[in-house]
Amino acid sequence: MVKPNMHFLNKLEGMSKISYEGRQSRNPLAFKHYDANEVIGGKTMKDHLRFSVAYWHTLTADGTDMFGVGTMQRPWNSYSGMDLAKVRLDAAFQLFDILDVPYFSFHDRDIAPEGDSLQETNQHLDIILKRMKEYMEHSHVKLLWNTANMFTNPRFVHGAATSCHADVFAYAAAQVKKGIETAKELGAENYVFWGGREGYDTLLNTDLKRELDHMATFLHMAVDYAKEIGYTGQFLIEPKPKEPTTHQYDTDAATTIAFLKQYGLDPYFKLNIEANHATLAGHTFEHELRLARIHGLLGSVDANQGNTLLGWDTDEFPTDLYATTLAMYEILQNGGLGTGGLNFDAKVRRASFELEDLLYAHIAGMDAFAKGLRVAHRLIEDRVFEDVIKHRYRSFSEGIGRDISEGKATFHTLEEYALKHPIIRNESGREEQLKARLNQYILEE
Ligand code: XUL
Ligand code: CO
Repeated sequence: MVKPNMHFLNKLEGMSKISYEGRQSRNPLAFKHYDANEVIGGKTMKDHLRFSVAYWHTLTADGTDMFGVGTMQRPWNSYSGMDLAKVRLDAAFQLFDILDVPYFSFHDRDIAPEGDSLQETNQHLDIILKRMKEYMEHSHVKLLWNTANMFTNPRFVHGAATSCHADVFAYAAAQVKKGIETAKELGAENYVFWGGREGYDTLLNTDLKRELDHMATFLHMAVDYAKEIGYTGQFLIEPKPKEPTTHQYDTDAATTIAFLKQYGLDPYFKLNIEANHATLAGHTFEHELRLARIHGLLGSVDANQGNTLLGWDTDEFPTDLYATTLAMYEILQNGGLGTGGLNFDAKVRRASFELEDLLYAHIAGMDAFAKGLRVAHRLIEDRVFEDVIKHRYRSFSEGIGRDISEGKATFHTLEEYALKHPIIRNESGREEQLKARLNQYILEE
């Protein structure tokens, strides 16, 4: 077993796991709502929420933005190359332990640096994966999902599976092949495809049909390879409308579902819905979750939030209780996330550069979702919205409405009915009353 280099996080050394102290607690390093072992609706909070730490934001990112260099004060800042990768790994598992999260997630390039060749890059990965596997066995922290970074290296300037250059398609295939092998080796519960640079900036140089066909071919190859090597985790695809390309192909849940169905991929994929991607697409988080859910394709969640004043992917830690409540409402109605989880694809602000901020941020996110879970559970138990919705559509349970629902009506029978019933009485949708109800539950629960 690799010995954890505890001194690298010596600022936090000796710190025990963050524990639940209840809503009256003023301790910033305690949970106020997330009580891992509390049972809600027959399941512990830990099993409902399945929290995951995202390696790239929490361990790898240094706070660089368009206008300035990194700001993050990290104990591993003085290291580089493979030494840095090893130290980060030690720190990662120490952090997972303090936060007591059951899962983590990573891109291949988060955990180990690229080498001068694909062979060397894979050797770097193998060294880290071996240590990671030992840590996982020792700590019982599991891999929610891994994925391939096919957007940072300049070779992906025109995309990966949708690049205009066949050599790039081949390289991307080799990278995902290794990714699926990694998922199998580490027992990843899911494998994620986020379209990185799969999209276009201008149609003037783009063969749209060919690029979509290539993307589907690529995903079918991935499905075939997983079957070949016996990887049985869930494949997930993560919608996002724009950034980095002007138009990302997996724009939103509806577009992604249509793509999967068009190319016969829907039996093999579910969706990984990200809150900030939903809002970038002009949808609410709950809309995207609902749409995936009603198609039986809700797989996992990238838990974060955007900034309504900014038009890009700010990936803030989720603290908006309306959003977490309505998200948990969809997740509970879905019967949970199955092999998925709530992955904090979220970063501390560039000005929150101290190590402790990583803890405060995760505590804030975990508490916000725990509160959302409590409220959503109560809303469902009391059938607050379900009864309203049932009542609202009651005209389809009898008479002409039932004929419509059961597919027995035709334009002829409906015309006959409409002629006989000239007076139509609509009822209020009661939106404001329902919002007040939601407020009441959030405040009381
Ligand atoms: C990018 C994004 C990615 C994916 C994984 O916006 O969300 O980090 O979650 O590649
Ligand atoms: Co994401």
